[in-house]
Amino acid sequence: MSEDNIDKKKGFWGTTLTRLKSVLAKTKEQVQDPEELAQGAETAAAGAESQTAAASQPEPVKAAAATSVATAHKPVDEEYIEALEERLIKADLGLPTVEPLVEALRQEARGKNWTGKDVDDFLKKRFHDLLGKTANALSFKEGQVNIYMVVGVNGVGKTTSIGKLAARLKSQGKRVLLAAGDTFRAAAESQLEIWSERAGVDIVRLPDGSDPGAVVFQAVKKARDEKYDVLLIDTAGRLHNKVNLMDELKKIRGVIEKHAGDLPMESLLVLDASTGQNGLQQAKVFQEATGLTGVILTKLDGTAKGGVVFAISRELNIPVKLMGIGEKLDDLRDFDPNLFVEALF
Ligand SMILES: Nc1nc2c(ncn2[C@@H]2O[C@H](COP(=O)(O)OP(=O)(O)OP(=O)(O)O)[C@@H](O)[C@H]2O)c(=O)[nH]1
Ligand SMILES: [Mg+2]
Repeated sequence: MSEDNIDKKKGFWGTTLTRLKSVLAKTKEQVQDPEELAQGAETAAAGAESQTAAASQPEPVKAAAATSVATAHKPVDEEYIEALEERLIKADLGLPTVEPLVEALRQEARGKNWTGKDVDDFLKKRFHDLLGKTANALSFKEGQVNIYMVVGVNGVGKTTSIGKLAARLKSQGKRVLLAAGDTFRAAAESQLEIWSERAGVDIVRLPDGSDPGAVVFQAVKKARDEKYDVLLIDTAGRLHNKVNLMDELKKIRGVIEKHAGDLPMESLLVLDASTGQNGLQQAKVFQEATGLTGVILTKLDGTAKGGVVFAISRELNIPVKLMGIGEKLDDLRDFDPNLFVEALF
């Protein structure tokens, strides 16, 4: 790797970490100030460009660092542990994750004169154990059509993540095909088409309201015949009701099994980082309908930290594979447990 590349790489991770850290600082302030929290929700709704701008302001990072320096050498007492517990719950880690963790901390710290720094080290190790126990890399087999089916409730970022992933795979020299499996809304299809143009990849789509199974069937055939490396399947996030949606996803899954059962396949759940503990419920429902091999955690550039992934990892053993940190084509990163845990502090 040339020096230039190394520098670029450093800058790349540095920027990601700074952005994630500033997200943490922002969240902390908003948790303390309900009015600001409400404003934060409006900002989130107003779009990611403003979020990104807010997230890249350096001030919150400094504020967060000052707090941790001030508390790093204080002895760890019950008050400290309770404040920490509250912080972890507010980061959406969920009680079933937080309680045993805090209990283990009490045991471990007992009679040892621990400071905040020791607690941070302890937590980082535990968090890493929780998130890093399953493979975090997206699987890919050379010389075959790799199918990635992307599912999730509406608005979480499925189509956007597919666009970003398509661009990334293409830049690695792979031949990428998209399947417009969300035929429920015409708008959804044209959105995927826009992403296919942006990423410079091909797309299979049928007229609005077509059977998504038919789209997937055609896409699988084309991908095989024309030797694509990757087939990315977009799906609907909302139908008339939840049962319909799950039935449709099961059907798509059935088509893949029947016509592409021999091909490597991942079923990826897209989760909005701000979903909170409800994300675990979503994961369970989609797990049952389509089987899941990984999670794409989006909108980490917003106000949330995505602590729900600990619950998903612990209860369902599904790893987070990718994270979305903005709306743009290159705002997708491999999930790095270390980086994610760093950003929690
Ligand atoms: N800030 C931010 N916004 C994102 C991210 N990923 C997606 N979005 C935005 O979230 C909104 C919804 O994204 P879509 O990709 O349309 O979501 P979807 O899951 O396909 O939605 P449906 O097709 O309605 O089910 C869009 O405004 C995206 O720009 C992200 O990582 N960060
Ligand atoms: Mg969509």
